[in-house]
Amino acid sequence: MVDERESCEIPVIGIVLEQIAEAAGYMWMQHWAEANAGNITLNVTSILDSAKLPLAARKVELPRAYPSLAGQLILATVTGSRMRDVSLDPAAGCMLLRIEDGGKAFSVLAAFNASGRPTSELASHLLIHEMLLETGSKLRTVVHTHPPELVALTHAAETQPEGWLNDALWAAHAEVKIFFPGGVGHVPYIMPGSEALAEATVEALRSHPVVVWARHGALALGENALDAFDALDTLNKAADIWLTCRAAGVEPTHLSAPELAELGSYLKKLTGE
Ligand code: 2HA
Ligand code: ZN
Repeated sequence: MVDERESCEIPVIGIVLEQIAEAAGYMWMQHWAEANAGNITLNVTSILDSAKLPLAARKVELPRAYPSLAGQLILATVTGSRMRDVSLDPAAGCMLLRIEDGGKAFSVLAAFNASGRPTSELASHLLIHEMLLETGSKLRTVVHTHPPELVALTHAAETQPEGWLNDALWAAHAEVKIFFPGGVGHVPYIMPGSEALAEATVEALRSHPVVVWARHGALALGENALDAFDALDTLNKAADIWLTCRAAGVEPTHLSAPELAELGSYLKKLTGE
């Protein structure tokens, strides 16, 4: 493992690594990150000066091109890394990629862990970062993890009509309608790590800040890793409340349409937007 932390503008990237470590620790403690589950990427192009970066150690061809990502710097967790380990030593659990050749390859920069491979969900992460740039979004962070209650709710949703998952999340916990007035995206089960999963995910993220992957996990966007964690934490709390009601033999009640509408405009009222 090449570890050239000193040469990699540590003061700036250090804050980002601290946030990754904090979020990774929470995910592990919440039981969302069994073994190597979960992955985090950030587009760090605007916070790193590429002229000061260490030389690329090696270049890897990508199975498809991401033209809008050409020249961008992506910090990614290393495939196989444990979130509990990332929380203790984020530099060892992360690698820095520069997208090369018009988006057809990436260089591994000689910083942090340069000997590993990036996350197994790289297809989704790169396609999402490309969409965020193309749409002018200010969000630069993608977090994927396996929150069990949210995943359990996707099992329940299998036999229900479209829209049921969001109705259940809104009904269970008023906070969800406040922070997710348009709900979350719901992607059916698709092979983990696949291009097909990446494409379905990006479609859902065009209109939602979070997607739930049926029988697998969830993925959230954020300005930083902690924002993305908070989004998932709120949603998983709602799923937990829904399941707790059911386990206690209580049918979760529904907020009325006027109550939901009032909650949906709560943040707008607070922020004046
Ligand atoms: O990082 O969570 O979806 C391992 C996974 C794959
Ligand atoms: Zn996963």
